[in-house]
Amino acid sequence: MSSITLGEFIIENQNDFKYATGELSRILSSIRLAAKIVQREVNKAGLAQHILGAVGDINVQGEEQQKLDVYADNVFLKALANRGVVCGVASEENEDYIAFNNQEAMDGNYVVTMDPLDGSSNIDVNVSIGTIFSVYRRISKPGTPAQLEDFLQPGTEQVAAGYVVYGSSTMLVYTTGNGVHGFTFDPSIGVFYLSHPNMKSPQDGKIFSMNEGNFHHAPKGVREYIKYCQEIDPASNRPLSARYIGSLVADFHRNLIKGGVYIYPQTPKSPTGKLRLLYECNPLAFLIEQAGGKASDGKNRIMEIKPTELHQRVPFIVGSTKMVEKVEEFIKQVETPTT
Ligand code: AHM
Ligand code: MG
Repeated sequence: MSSITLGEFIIENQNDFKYATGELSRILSSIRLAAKIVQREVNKAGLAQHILGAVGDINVQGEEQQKLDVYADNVFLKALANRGVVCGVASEENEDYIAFNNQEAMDGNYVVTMDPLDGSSNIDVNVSIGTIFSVYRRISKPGTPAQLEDFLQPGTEQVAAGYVVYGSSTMLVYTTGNGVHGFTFDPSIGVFYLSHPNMKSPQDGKIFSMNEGNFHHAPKGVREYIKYCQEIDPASNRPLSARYIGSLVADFHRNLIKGGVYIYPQTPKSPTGKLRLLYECNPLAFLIEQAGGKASDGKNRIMEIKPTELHQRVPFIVGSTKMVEKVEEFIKQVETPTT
């Protein structure tokens, strides 16, 4: 691991950012701070339940304990509201977007969309979870409260995106459109160090990640692709490997490093897919494209979809370029009638 810290890296690279230097650095610094606070809480989640009392209980300070996802939401909101750069935040935790109403924040040029704690079903069972975020330049006039239109921008308009994975170690991975860089947290001194400079998605891979409980409910093209993955690959003389954590950030992170494809298709229960365009798909699409991979809804590039509502869901296929293209090919094949 290099000795370059995230703070140093942000400052050294702020000239790559085409807008005012310093603004993006302040946003990333607030995300770094919030990530440290959340990782501390995530790491004592098991302890907290047994020693400090379960969720819903009153803790030793006399405060009611919050669910971790609500806690994370509050931490990120507070960190972002206090820098005078971000005028509003749309979060998976809240029905509507939050427009900060202090003048300093209203003067800010950016909005953030985020999933403060993704992988909620894994929170209580000691399995990796994550935070995902995107940064956009506002469309509405600076000095006024953030508007809905600021958040409903296509992913191509993102100026930065990233995630934090709270796993066997905590990592923060981000892009500002100049490659993808990963930092690992050293908890003994509370610092993120550059550990994965210029991350590249392998063009092909041997891992497919889908909740196969949905197999019979997925569209035919996706089912055919999964069957294809289960066949013997002549190159390795074995089928591809199924790996599914059920935490998008962790599944994405593994596939980014090792090569693979993650699929969450439309199902009868989730007719337009389960994952949210603004909070989950667009940020990961920006990252994977910056790493040389691909993100699709089966037909269209994720980042070109024009959002119509905050909590919009889309089918999501993301990862190594050749694998994503193969899924698209299967989808196209079943839709093209053969004569
Ligand atoms: P969440 O935002 O409520 O945590 O849901 C998103 C999660 C992803 O992290 C994960 O990939 C997916 O939902 C798992 O869903 P399922 O249990 O249907 O496979
Ligand atoms: Mg989520």
